[in-house]
Amino acid sequence: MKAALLLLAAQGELAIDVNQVGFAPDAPKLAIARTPDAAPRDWRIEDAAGKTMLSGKTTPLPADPRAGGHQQAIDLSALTDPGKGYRIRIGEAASAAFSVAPQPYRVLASDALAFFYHQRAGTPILARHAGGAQWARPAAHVGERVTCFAGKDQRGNVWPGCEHTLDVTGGWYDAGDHGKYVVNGGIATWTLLNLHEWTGGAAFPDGAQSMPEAGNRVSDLLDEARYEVGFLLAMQVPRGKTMQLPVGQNDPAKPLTFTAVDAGGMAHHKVADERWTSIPMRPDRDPVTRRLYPPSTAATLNLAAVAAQAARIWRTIDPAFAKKCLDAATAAWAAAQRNPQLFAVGDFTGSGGYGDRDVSDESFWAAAELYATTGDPRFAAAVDASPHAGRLGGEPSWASVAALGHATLAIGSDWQRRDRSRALIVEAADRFERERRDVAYRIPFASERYVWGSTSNLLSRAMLLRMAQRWAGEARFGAAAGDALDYILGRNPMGTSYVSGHGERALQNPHHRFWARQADPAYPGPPPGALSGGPNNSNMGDPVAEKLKGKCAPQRCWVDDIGAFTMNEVAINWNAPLVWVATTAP
Ligand code: 9MR
Repeated sequence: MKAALLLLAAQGELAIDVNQVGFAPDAPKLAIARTPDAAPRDWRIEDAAGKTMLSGKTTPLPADPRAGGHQQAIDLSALTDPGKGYRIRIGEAASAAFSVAPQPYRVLASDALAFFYHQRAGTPILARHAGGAQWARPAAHVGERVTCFAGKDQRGNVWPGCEHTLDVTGGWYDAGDHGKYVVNGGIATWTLLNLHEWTGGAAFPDGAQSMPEAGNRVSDLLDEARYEVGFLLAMQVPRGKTMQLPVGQNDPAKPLTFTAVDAGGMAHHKVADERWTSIPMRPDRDPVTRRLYPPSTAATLNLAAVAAQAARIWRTIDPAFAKKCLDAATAAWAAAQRNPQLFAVGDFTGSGGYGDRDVSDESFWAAAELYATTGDPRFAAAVDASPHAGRLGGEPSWASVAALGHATLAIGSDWQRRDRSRALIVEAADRFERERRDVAYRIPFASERYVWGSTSNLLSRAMLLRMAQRWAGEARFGAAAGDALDYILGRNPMGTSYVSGHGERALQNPHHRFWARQADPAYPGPPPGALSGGPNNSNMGDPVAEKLKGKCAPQRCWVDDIGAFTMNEVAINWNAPLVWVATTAP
């Protein structure tokens, strides 16, 4: 019944889905036709002047419940002549235009990194760096000196608050909201810093980006990442502070009890508005009081991991900053050892939860970073004793970060642990690559469960695939990473590029408080380079998604609508793997 409905919804369509940015001349090139039935069709590719470049017949594909409807493959790998404005045609139907060019994703990579500049808090966003006056805005949340939330949360738990006030100015807004979260800031920053390490410092050299720090002789990638590292450091509870916290409680449904603990060195989980602000909302107009929310073990380990990573990267560039980072990292590690079970269980309105009941992977990650930076056998022992030492745990996401630790060990100088982590990443890449063989749209992700931010899961897999390709030397890994990017840029059954400004039919209306043109024409649309969270059939909790419930195939549970916060938000932890994958694309 359900399958029949989905087929009905897809009936009668004739469309051609292709990466709308384009391909390197020697890249494998696949497009997918959505057809009303399974009969093969004649296709041709025309250049911008209408000249036929290539033609052939589509190859019908087995029915794929992830996509719904009928799919047929078009292999255009033989199109190698550089050019712009190519289109695939089947009868009257035409694909979006695409190009064939060397290094086709350079602008994409740069725009994807610029997303982080746009998300900066505490500083004016200047027209000259923002790509246009419409995206400029006054500084917001300046001089952000905040204290802890005190009083009742949504479940009636009464939080005692704290005595301290912290200046947490700066950092990036998380997403479409103006919260700043240590957990999510952690993985996003790590990903940018890892790109620096992975490329041997070659990505985004000084002056590559338009940004305030360009010209300071430091990589622009590092400059952007440092903007968040500074914020993460500022979220640390000062030494010697005692706080009343819900020790050992991980069930938000139960009433919480509070115990006095030495919270020095812990990181506050987030700083955010006390209630949700409306849309649109330019951040400098935010009328709501902002608070620090209780420290958590997960946030503390995120801080330990990223500050340790930063310490080794800045060691030669800015030794004083590196020392500050290492001091913060070791203090955070010690605090997490003292307080291994402080979960983010408070139910506060106005911000996302980012709650995680299992912090063993965060602990592994932090130990791996501290070990890579210091070589201290104490951290090697913590790495080896972890249940995550011998397993990868799938592609990384904000709640599942063991792979980040392995990615760091895999480029470290300790060859034993390096080889073990490389083997785990190659093994996962092998699994991902094989999954694409079951999927009509050929992506290395065969699950029918599309989660909140599914585009980022796919790109995180692409990141691991690229790593595996370097170590295992197998072209199929790189090809599968390319397939992931092709899907993101338009080869998907929505026929949409999920990255704003990249593709003729690209994301227009993200869930964002400032890029809110759909809600108010006085506000701008998204700047180029912002990635939508993408299809989500596992939490259809926004008003737009609710209407789609039970009616969409997994890859079609998506609407380009500002109200669709479970499907169409943007976020730092999603854009970061886009930067990584676009930058390392051949
Ligand atoms: O990315 C997060 C997703 O994994 C969770 O399921 C979801 C609900 O808790 O929250 C997502 O993160 C949001 C955060 O809570 C608040 N800022 C926007 C984030 C992206 O939607």
